[in-house]
Amino acid sequence: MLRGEGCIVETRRVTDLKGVFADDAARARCPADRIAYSVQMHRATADGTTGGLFFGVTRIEPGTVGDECFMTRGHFHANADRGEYYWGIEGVGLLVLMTRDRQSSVQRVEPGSLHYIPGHTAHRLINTGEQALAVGACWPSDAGHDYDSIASAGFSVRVYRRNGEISIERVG
Ligand code: PAN
Ligand code: ZN
Repeated sequence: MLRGEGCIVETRRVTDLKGVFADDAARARCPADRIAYSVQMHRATADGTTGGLFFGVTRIEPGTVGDECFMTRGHFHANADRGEYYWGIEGVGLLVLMTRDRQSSVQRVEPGSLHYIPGHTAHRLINTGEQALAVGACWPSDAGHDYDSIASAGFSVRVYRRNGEISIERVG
């Protein structure tokens, strides 16, 4: 939980995440008030300002859509060469990284784990655990977010929980 002047919270409900999960019909059946994740953040300067930093904590709830674990939408940065740090605070999950040519890699996120996301690399967090996954982030204030590339082609990895087992599946 972040406290301090200027902290804001953005909430994403499962019903907001159209097209994100493989089984969109299952997503549409989720209760309208079911929260998938929220981002508390502090933006010390105007969005798009060169030289500043933004800071946030993403909290992804436990759960699945069909069998697919709750996750963030994921994005490239609009200013594509901008990097970012993530670090695990609470809970367990996965960070999926993907280059423009769809080469993906997966890192385990747990309390204390540190993850450097280079520029030109899409990033998505996935909660594979049974409690909330909280992850800190720090990124340049001129990074911006490119969600459209992900909306059209998706990530090349999906993560499912079936009978308590986590399954990481390549989807091309
Ligand atoms: C993070 C993400 C946050 C939510 O602050 O924005 O985890 O994920 P989506 O933006 O993909 O919905 C970050 O990577 N900022 O750049
Ligand atoms: Zn980012």
